[in-house]
Amino acid sequence: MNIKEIAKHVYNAEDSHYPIDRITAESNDITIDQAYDIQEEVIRLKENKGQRITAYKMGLTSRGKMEQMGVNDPIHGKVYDYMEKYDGETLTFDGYLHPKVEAELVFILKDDIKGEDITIDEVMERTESVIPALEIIDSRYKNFKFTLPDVIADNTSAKGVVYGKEKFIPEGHELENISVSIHTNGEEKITGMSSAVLGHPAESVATLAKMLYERNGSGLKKGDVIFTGGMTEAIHLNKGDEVVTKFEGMGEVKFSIS
Ligand code: OOG
Ligand code: MG
Repeated sequence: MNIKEIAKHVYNAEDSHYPIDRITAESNDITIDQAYDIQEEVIRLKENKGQRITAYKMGLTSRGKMEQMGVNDPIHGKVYDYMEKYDGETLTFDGYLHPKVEAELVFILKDDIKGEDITIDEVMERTESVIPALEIIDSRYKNFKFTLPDVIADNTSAKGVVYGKEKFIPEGHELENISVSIHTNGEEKITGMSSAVLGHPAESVATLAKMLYERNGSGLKKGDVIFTGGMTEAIHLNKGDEVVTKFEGMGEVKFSIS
């Protein structure tokens, strides 16, 4: 197995929008650690192209997501500048293979977080603000089917994000008690609760800190932005869809894809 070759293969699939077979179909001995090595090599390729990391993302943090994908462990990846859109924008379907949308809470830190045993309270104390947001995932693998090493190597299916207009200070919001609903073309597709994300979305930030620490002794920094993971299973998108997601007490996040 050649990490650089696999990374280039996955990178090209994203860059030129074509679906590929799972990398584990050929190299079924890829470990989780090697999968993150591949992800980091993909990051280097993107950086060489001038693409800039703007946020972390956690994935597979809720039961709904784990069951939908048949994968049971949280994973992390990166969001880039070219992926970022804002409430009310129109996205172009042509750049996507088989997109799905997820409702997530985004945390912005006002202090560093490092270590293996971070508590929810510690995350909350170090959180400057929270933004309701959407993630648009688009696996590079055929039929959106993968195992854990595949999806880690593929930067956890990252492809797009849509930030809500408003930031909220954490005080006064029970962040584990935000209900959401995703609507496409006026029809409610799914509802869920923020507690579905590891009991509390702050736990997702703590888990990310732990995973970074265990991988290479690193941690999160003041100013870091973290997508905490979809609260429900993801909803398939079709060309022409108008999407409205309601976050109780935090307003709506909308986009269309044409
Ligand atoms: C992997 C990415 C999952 C989330 O929020 O759970 C993810 C996938 O389902 O393709 O971003
Ligand atoms: Mg996500």
